[in-house]
Amino acid sequence: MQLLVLKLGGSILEKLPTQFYRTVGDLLHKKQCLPIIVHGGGPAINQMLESLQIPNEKVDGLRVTSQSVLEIAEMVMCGQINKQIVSEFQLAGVNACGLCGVDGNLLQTVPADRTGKLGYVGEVEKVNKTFLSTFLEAGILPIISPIGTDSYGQHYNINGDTAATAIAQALGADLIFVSDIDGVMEEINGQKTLLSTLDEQEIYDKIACGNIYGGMIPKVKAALKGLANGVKRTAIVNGLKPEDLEAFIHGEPRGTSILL
Ligand code: X2W
Repeated sequence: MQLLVLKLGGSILEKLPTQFYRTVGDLLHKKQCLPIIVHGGGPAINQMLESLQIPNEKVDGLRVTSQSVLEIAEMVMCGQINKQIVSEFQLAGVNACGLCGVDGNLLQTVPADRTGKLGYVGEVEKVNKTFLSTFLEAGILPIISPIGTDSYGQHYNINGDTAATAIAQALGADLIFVSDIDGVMEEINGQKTLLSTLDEQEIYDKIACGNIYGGMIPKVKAALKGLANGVKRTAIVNGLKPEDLEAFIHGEPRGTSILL
């Protein structure tokens, strides 16, 4: 059965309607596809670091991760946020189980940057597919926090989009970045217009001219990398309109599809 990785960014979590959780549950129950949730938590990590007065710095969208930042990222994402999402799914009648990349050696991780500038920021080297399959085969929805481990037991903070892409690549899954907007928008004749597709050349042109900016850059880059490495379909879809998500899964054009 086709697998579907849904990436939920930290900024959308508070806004997702109950119907979103039910829609994902329906996919699972009707066996239309097997969903897997990967989440972030950037805003909540920012808040916690600020309240504890721990220095907070980002380089190219990645959080510089000292030992104390790692502990906060792990506490916030694997503890607070992961369990909130599990709860929302349970309330929507979906049997969900919270995991992070350390559980079952799920995300085997290496440092993302050998110079040490980024500290404990990781990149996924291998995904333990067998471990993940045990949940999927049992009809359980895995909710995955992007904290990984190396073979010495050192934990790493992984960007949520990167972790979702690595998992989708390993599984040959479809990948949806669940957003709070309809997709990538562009001003055409003075009107904000949804771009229903974007290919690699268009993406790099739009990054160069500033039409694709900020947090959208790591998303579209991760999408391209995924497509080049086994991800079947990838798109940015509005999670605030669960009907869009359902339509997209049924092959109707919704959101912005990324093409190679
Ligand atoms: C991210 C992990 C959370 C994340 C961070 O510390 O913010 C790195 O930057 P969103 O909400 O999906 O952006 N990790 C290395 O990606 O959260």
